[in-house]
Amino acid sequence: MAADGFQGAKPESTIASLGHAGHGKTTTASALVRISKAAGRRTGAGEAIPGSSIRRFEYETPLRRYRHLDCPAGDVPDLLKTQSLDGAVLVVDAMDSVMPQTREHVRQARAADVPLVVLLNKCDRVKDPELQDLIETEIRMLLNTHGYNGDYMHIVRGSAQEAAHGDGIWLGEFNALARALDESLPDGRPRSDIPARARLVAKHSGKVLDVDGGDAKNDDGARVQQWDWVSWDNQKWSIEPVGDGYYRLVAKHSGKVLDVSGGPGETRNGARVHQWSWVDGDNQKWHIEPVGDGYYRLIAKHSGKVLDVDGGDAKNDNGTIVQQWDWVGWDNQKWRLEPIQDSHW
Ligand SMILES: Nc1nc2c(ncn2[C@@H]2O[C@H](COP(=O)(O)OP(=O)(O)OP(=O)(O)O)[C@@H](O)[C@H]2O)c(=O)[nH]1
Ligand SMILES: [Mg+2]
Repeated sequence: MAADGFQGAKPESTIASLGHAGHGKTTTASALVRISKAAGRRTGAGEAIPGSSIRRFEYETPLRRYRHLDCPAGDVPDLLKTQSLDGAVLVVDAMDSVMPQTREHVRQARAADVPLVVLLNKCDRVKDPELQDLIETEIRMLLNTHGYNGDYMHIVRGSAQEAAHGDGIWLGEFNALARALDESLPDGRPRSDIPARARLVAKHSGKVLDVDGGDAKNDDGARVQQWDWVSWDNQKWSIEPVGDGYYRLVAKHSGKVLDVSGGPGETRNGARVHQWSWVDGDNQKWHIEPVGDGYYRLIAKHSGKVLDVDGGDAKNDNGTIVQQWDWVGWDNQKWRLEPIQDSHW
């Protein structure tokens, strides 16, 4: 049994610190090591990886073991290309805010599909909460621009310097950062918040995701629309993990999956969503991300666009088609996943 009383193996995750030179990446890794050590958990501080500028820090939270890779800002692009990461901490100095390497690292992290949590660092120097709010807004905009779910991601305010070397008053913020990491990284286990079988209810209309033509329609290409819930099998979906945090949605009546028409190269707004045989395409894989109030957005892997009911958030007629569109945060892009119990499946 581990010192913290956790029984069984913890998932191991490899993460890195990203961010502009001097914003506090290395100090952040040291601070995470310090809180792990303070809790009596295993640590390893800053072993150099031969032949590179990368150093490896190791620590544990109650839930996971982390290998944390750290290198100078200029070598982060190379690290993102060569290491397989489960996540990363983006460190942003509250005095400087977003800088060129911040942008560059976010762009590359997105391209490599790396989940992020953000540390707004050096808050011991920038104490004014309104100034911190302003910088937080700038960071969320940057994340949104690059296709992250910026409005809902963790941005923890803290001081790596104080947490790593100070007298302890800033340790709470680093415990919050560790918790944010624990929550934000995929761990290969099914997510408890995603039901295995569900109907998908659009927030703006209360209608459900439905395959046109009723429950005998099992052709490839049958369109997907919104419709009143009538509890037919063409409105029931099984939500199955397909790796790397993605899911496929399989219609019960046909065994076909929710698919963006036009194939994995189709990234246009307005491309229709239909049912198709499973061919393991990126246009058939969806990230399911919480957007607050129990709703989710579904992001197509190939395009980064979301599942959207045509016509905006006032369009509540039966038969309105469903398409992919840029995330704009309207209610016609938010879905509730209502579990269907076995007895009603
Ligand atoms: N006041 C204050 N200083 C900090 C904080 N975090 C880091 N620093 C200082 O900022 C400087 C840079 O920190 P590093 O952790 O080396 O920055 P880095 O991002 O690793 O920089 P590169 O490796 O060069 O890209 C050091 O002098 C740190 O002591 C903080 O929270 N508050
Ligand atoms: Mg450094």
